[in-house]
Amino acid sequence: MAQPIVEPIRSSLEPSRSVLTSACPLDCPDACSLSVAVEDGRVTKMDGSQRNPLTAGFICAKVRRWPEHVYGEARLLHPEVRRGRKGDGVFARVSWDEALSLLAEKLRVARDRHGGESILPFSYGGSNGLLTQDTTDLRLFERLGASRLARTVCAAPSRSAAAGLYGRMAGVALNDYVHARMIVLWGVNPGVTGIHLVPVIQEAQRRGARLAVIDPRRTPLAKRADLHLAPRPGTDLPLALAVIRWLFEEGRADLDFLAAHAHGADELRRRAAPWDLDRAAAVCGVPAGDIERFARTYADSSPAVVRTGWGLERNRNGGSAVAATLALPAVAGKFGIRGGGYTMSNSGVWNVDVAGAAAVSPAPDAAARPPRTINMNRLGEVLLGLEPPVRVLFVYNCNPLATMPDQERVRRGLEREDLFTVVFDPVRTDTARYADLLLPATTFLEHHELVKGYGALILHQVPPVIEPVGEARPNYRVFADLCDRLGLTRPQDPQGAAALSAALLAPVPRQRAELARDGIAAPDCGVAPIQFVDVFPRTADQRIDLVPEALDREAPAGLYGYRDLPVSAAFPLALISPATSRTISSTLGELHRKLVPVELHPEDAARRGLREGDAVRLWNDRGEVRTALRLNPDLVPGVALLPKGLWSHNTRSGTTANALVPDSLTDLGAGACFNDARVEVERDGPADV
Ligand SMILES: Nc1nc2c(c(=O)[nH]1)N[C@H]1C(S)=C(S)[C@@H](COP(=O)(O)OP(=O)(O)OC[C@H]3O[C@@H](n4cnc5c(=O)[nH]c(N)nc54)[C@H](O)[C@@H]3O)O[C@H]1N2
Ligand SMILES: Nc1nc2c(c(=O)[nH]1)N[C@H]1C(S)=C(S)[C@@H](COP(=O)(O)OP(=O)(O)OC[C@H]3O[C@@H](n4cnc5c(=O)[nH]c(N)nc54)[C@H](O)[C@@H]3O)O[C@H]1N2
Ligand SMILES: [Mo]
Repeated sequence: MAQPIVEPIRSSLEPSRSVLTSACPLDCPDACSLSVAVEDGRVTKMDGSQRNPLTAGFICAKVRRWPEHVYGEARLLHPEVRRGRKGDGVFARVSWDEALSLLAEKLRVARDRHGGESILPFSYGGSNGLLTQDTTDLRLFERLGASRLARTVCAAPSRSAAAGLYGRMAGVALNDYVHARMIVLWGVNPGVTGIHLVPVIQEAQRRGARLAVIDPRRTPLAKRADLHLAPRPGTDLPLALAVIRWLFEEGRADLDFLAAHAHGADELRRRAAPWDLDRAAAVCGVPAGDIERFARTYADSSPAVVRTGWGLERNRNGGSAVAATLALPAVAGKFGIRGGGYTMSNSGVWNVDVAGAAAVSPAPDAAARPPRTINMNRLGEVLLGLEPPVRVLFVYNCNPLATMPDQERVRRGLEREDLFTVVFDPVRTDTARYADLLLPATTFLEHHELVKGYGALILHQVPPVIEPVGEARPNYRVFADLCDRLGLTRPQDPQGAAALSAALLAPVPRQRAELARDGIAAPDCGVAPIQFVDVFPRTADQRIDLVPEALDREAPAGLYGYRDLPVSAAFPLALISPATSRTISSTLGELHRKLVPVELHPEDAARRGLREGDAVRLWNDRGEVRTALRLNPDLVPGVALLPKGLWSHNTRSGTTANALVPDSLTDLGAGACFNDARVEVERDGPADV
């Protein structure tokens, strides 16, 4: 193993242990700095450190259990080939050399006989740093001419909206929320999904800040809020437009700011005009008086900050809904002061050179036809119906059977006998059971990584703290080996973690020097920029574009055009699948084997004659899930909840929420419409939980 770049710090409590520095790359805004205790080459304990000020020395309970993930029963220790039927999970051990020869041969034959597009790389990489996604993997697949993947399962609508309006300007730093007089949590649940914001919010509240939460559930933070608006899932767009309309109508819009810094204010005002409080109230299910109180409090408070999450994007109106919430601070004139403005995702602030590290051409050759692009949200349909067909599916940094929409069609696609599926993962996931070839990957404790925050404005350089477990190998090595075996390596290609890091960081020498010196670096805008003081929209003229033409063309009903929600007499309940504190997406799900109940409001349960603990079946015309029932008075009536990230072992049917989720796409960014699932629930045998 390479020597850790950061000197081990001796813990004062247990001098026999090495306490090493790391950082968490999992798909969370916080990008925590970690202290990892290592004894005799094994990780024994992980906790937060002080390096990232947002981490403040503590981490979430799930990552404290990471050592169980690293050394657990589900860990893949060596390559394996399928011996049973697809889905049975019966495999036999092979050597890396055999595995890579077989795989290289499959890739070569697919390309030579059917063209590179018959190969589909399938990765999302939300829980990967910069070294294990889009480096040597991108090199391999681009040089094979493989189908390209549109990574749209998360944040695509939000990113489209943020890019269109603000050119992905850096957001308000999470630590700066302490300065706000009003904090709006819109479709975001930081008590679960980014816990380090919670103490900052509580401190702001102690100093007198108002808290508003917009969420169809009464989350723990909603219970401590001054205002909780509980819209029906998918109705944030009319809600935000009603607030915008109110601001204009009541003379609370900041016309001077809009004139100086924005385009499209009049057009936005026109598009919001139909949404008076009563009409919005009827669609959203939020009392008109509450919408008005929210609008007035927001107008009156400064600094006021809006934290937009991802709960509002996961429906057919999601892109326009995010755009409308991002327009609020512009209309109300909330920028230009510490603690005022908005935070979406900060992933756009790192100007690293991905194409350079991958050694692929950044701009496609205009003369050559680029390979086709496949939307990951349509995986089931793609595997079952796309022509010419996908013949090799290469899954890594992703667990699609658990996480993509339309699970039953994904499953049937994975069952295709003429499909060769390779799954490269640290653990035996649900998807892995359908693999023809399994390859064991290292976790972030076992390889080099560059971890970037998408909430915290911080970049970490993290060396491995232990040797790879079993025969696991890092992504950057395996994909480089495949390039070699296929004759695709070129002499100038950056190889290995150090060269890949250097290539990635070539455009940002300051960050490169900071990382070499301190192991952490801040972006050019600093760790706590003030919007419209330190950072400005990264649009062509540094102005906000409230109605960008490209978005207006893309959205089927035009930007800010509301499309009625799916209604079905047969399936009247809206199913939402928010994150839990047990897993991050499906990662760590192998450690949680209990039955996970579906949650209903007591009124919805009573109407169906159902009681707490009953065995129930929830279904629609795509699939079914059989599990237990839990009553949850904190849900709005008409909503069912089955969390995100479940594995097949968490329900009686082996299916999860995604078996009920359509593969329809959002208005902007072609994202997933998880919360457009509509379901019915009935009793399924005797009560037994
Ligand atoms: N512990 C943990 N942390 C995570 C994750 C995880 O799985 N577990 N996932 C990570 C990832 S990949 C992401 S993208 C982020 C997501 O971070 P968040 O956006 O905070 O998480 P979600 O649970 O998807 O949704 C947030 C809230 O939106 C609400 N919601 C659902 N539908 C609607 C709606 O139509 N309108 C509004 N206003 N609210 C709605 C849900 O009830 C939920 O409380 O979290 C990251 N952090
Ligand atoms: N119903 C429903 N479904 C959802 C959501 C929802 O709200 N509702 N949310 C969606 C969201 S927000 C997201 S972001 C997606 C995420 O969906 P996925 O991208 O599938 O994320 P994970 O489930 O975390 O799977 C990541 C996999 O990569 C593996 N991995 C980690 N590091 C490495 C590495 O270095 N090398 C290799 N080869 N493998 C590695 C992990 O072990 C894990 O199995 O899920 C989506 N699914
Ligand atoms: Mo996500």
